[in-house]
Amino acid sequence: MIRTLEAGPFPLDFDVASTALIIIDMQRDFVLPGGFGEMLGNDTSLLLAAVEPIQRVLAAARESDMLVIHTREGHRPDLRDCPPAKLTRGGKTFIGAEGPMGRILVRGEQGHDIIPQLYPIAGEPVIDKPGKGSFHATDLQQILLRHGIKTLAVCGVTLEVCVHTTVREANDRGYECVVLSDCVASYFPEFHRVGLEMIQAQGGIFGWVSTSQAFVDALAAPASPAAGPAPGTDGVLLAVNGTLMRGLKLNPNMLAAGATFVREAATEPAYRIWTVNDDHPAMVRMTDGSGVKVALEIWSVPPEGLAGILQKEPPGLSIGKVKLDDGETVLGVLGEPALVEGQREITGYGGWRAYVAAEKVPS
Ligand code: TIU
Repeated sequence: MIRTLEAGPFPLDFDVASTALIIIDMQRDFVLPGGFGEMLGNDTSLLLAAVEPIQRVLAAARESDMLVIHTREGHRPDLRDCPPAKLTRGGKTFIGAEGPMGRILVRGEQGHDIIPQLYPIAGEPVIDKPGKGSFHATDLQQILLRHGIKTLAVCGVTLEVCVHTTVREANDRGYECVVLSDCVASYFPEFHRVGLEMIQAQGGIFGWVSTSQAFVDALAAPASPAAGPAPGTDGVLLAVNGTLMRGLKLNPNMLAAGATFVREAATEPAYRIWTVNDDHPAMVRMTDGSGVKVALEIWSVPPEGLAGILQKEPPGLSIGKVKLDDGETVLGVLGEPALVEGQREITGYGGWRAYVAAEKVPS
């Protein structure tokens, strides 16, 4: 269900199911005296202003069952993952030095951990990153793909360093990023102001800027299917079982066709699924009673968009009728039986998304 977030340079439509809240580096080493931030000569108290707004956003995201991801900047105790240029920047060595909260920016130390007010709860991934960006040398992208994430709501510190680097990395990877202005902070008030301007200038060159209040309000407002054709009216329901699904490689073809995600679903127990050269799956309807339920996504597609989706499909896949486990029959992508001859069957995984996640197949 689509919600609209008041934001600059224009409102951002998002779906809770394809949005993650990412909280960057709210570690003692940055926000408390005695850590990395203070050693660099900064007044850490400026960063504490972001804590309370982030707490409200975090509570609203958890209430909505939105994916919440935390990051921590830091290094192995032997510092082998810390480039010498980072270690000795400015002629002084802080990283790895003993401080009042343990060794600075070293994993496992008290100063490296997230402050108690924003501490992760069970099920929330924590990304340990050696750099400023959250994608560099981490598994963040795999996690986002696995969850079908399209939009990132971004909080944390500092705006101009780790938040900016992460937003730029994410923007280049195709994610829509909205930075919540009061949930980010900087040691330099002017960087806070200009850092936000940079994101939304030039028509939103890196993303959007909004506030904690607007985010909480958007989650509290009744959701509407307003951004796309209502299922069953203007749109045709299409069941997809492979790389057309959210966050996977042919999903842009769905979005280009004006399609909108409706729900996750499963077939009736009459189908099996193969991987065709690990490029895409082929789901085949069985007539010998050996079929099982296969995981799907149901999308609503404007009728005029269907041909474009089909034309860009790999050979051997077509659109036919698929019966769901709730008895409904919709259009869906099916593989020709000849296509799967000699290919690896992956029915045991229950679906393509579970297969590519388990086998780490690029998808
Ligand atoms: N120094 C500074 O502003 N930031 C960092 O070193 N790391 C993060 O921003 N997390």
